Amino acid sequence: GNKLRVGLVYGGRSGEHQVSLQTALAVLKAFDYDKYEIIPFYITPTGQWRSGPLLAAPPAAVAELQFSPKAEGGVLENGAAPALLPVLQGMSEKVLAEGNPADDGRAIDVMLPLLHGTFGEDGTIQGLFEMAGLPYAGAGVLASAVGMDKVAMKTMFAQAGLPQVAYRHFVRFAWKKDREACLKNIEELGYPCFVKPANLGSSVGVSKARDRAELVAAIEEALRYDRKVIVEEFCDAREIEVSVLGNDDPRASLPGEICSSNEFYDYKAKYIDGKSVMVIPAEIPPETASAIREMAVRAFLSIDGSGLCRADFFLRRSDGALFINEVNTMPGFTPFSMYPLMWKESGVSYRELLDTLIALALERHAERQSIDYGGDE
Ligand code: G1L
Repeated sequence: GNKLRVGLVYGGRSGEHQVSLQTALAVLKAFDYDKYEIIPFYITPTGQWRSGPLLAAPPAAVAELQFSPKAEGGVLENGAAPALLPVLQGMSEKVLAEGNPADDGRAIDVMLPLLHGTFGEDGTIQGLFEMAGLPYAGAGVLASAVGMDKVAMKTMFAQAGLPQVAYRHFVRFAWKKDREACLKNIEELGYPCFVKPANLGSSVGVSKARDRAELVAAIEEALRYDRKVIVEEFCDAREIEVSVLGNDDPRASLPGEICSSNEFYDYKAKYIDGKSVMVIPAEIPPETASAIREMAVRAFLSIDGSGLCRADFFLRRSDGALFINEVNTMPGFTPFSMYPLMWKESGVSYRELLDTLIALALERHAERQSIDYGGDE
């Protein structure tokens, strides 16, 4: 047909497997099926790929997205493990075996990776799509990898002149070799301080340290999750976030605030997510909002972003100073997550967001196609 064929990849080997499934379902419910048809790829918790039938209408529940190897065949055999490159490049296994290109195996036009963590957010799946020559939504290889590593990200922010709280970082080897030197260096930050694994897969391994004993315990804990650890100065601040959307000339949404549950009573526009409350737009002075939006765009450009990111800031309570905390190239993405909600309050619906991300993926791919890589073709 003439519909755009979207490959949706979800599940995956990470703690966010369920989140990814729920996100995939929400995305599948929001698509305009007059414009798109979807080929689902489910990655099981053990890392097996299973392809599903071509979807021309949304499924009713996540159970319908977790293909078992026994199910009936679609464009690809349901539940089958696809030979990745051929499938991504538009040749079904059947077609390959018979050496006979059929319409069945029509290429995927664009991939939408809904994956979090070590195998999906760190540039690896983006690299797979690059190798297959396929357009894909969201950040590229470099921005995904940089966005996954707090130390690399902070280096980029510093280079771009973005203000940040003071921090120190070290690897397991340095800690084992000279713990005293590490501690001395970190304690220049003062107490309390925050200890985090450098990889941003999730919030595991993050703790606050109020003294040396807690610091040592926090470091040992963080080193369970990564070989690289970052320690940040404490900052008594409000947490403000902004959604960024675009490629070379990205736009920033209205800012939103994440409040802990004990400080939200007097707010009007709020969404509740577990223990925290999202206040959108954030109740901050207009000058602060503009400064944050401008910094969010600079942060996106500093990591060579594309498609989208959510930029997170600290607004210091004592003096109103702003610091960038981090950017997330794969932010929460259900219709009730901060990223889509900030766009909604800025006049961009969830469906429009999907349309834009897909258009941006195609635009970026077309630009890359036009670059001379020095090959023979
Ligand atoms: F591809 C997009 F659109 F850029 C994209 C990809 C992934 C947007 C948001 C996400 N987020 C996630 O995949 C998730 C980590 C929230 C799901 Cl587990």
